[in-house]
Amino acid sequence: MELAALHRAHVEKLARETAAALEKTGFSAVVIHSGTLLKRTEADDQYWPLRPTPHFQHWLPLPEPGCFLVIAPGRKPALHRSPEQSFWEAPAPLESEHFWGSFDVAVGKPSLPPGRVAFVGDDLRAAGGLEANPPSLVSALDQLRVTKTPYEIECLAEANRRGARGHEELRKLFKGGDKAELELHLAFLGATRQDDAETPYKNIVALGRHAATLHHIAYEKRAQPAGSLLLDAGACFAGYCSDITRTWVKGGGALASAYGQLVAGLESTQQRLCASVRVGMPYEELHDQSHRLAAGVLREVGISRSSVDELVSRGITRAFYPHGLGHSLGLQCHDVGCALRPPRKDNPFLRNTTVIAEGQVFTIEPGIYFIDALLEPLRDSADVDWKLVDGLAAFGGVRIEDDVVVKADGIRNLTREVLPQGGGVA
Ligand SMILES: [Mn+2]
Repeated sequence: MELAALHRAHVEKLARETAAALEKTGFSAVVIHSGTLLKRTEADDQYWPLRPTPHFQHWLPLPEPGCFLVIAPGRKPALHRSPEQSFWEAPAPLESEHFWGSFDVAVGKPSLPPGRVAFVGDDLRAAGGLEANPPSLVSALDQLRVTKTPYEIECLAEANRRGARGHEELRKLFKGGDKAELELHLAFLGATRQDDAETPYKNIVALGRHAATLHHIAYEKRAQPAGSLLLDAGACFAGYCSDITRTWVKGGGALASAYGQLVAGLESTQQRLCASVRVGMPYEELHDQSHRLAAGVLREVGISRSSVDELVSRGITRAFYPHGLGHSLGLQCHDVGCALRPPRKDNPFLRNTTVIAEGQVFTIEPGIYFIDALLEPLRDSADVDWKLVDGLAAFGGVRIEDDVVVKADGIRNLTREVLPQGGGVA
């Protein structure tokens, strides 16, 4: 189906569900604000590019400040654009015009529908006396973002196609010779046709031991020899994000080959986890499974000879793999609505604690790293090959991440359909 038709069906469903959320929470209508440009500092007159509020983008991908969207049950959604025109700047041209048909468009402030009207938005100065961001309504609207419509899945698939071009380009550049992280970052922006501020999150480009910094965004500006590249970077389409990580290895020697084995082990772990996704399974159970599989990889590579049970119960896998298995994905890279309850105490960074349901989109991203601060307390353990660990530390770590859609009988892997390999020899 065409994007415009998919979007029309998306807005119809969203309108029905929003009407139900309004009724449940005692409101007659909601006004959703697109956002206001934020100053870079109060001392200056420069502004950051707009990131429209996700609640607004759930309806339409219009990156324009000062817009009001009025949603009143039984009425066509009304979009009111700001009359303010600046002759200093002009908005970026729209990438796609597929969404206009679903809205009555006007210029200027909206006249309010009768009854109890809520305001949803970041800039409370725009609320004009309305009840701003009532928690019951905001959390009901967040729940509408947990499962994705066919329109949203198509946008997420396009975001993956865009991101894949950058990943493929950087694999080739890394293979071709010594590069600077900054140079790789800029090449990713070029290959995906994005400016830095448009990416879903700051590209993580880590060569060699920098991969041990989970969010390495302080790029080295000089070319450096490195045996590994960890690239965690995505792209946006119509407000929807892709979030993709690949890890590549090059060069010879015993350590490079042990590290290659680690990458291969994590790749098969990641694929097994993707194949285990089932409707009705708590996501945290999948996270627990990922620790048992990671323990198996530590054993295969020779990092430890302890049993899988011991490696998990003594917290050793948590020192090598400290983050959560993944998170909900959508208009926000870490999307809302999937962490209504906190994770167990031993999974402090897990961002998804829902029961897996059809139509959810989330990441599957196990990792194994050599992070000094986390390994230091284990240095007394005789059952870890510290000589091997210290050698592998030059490669930083491994992470492999795909974006998957839950289907009735398994998953659709949006990332693998355009980027078949999770990592390995570049
Ligand atoms: Mn992620």
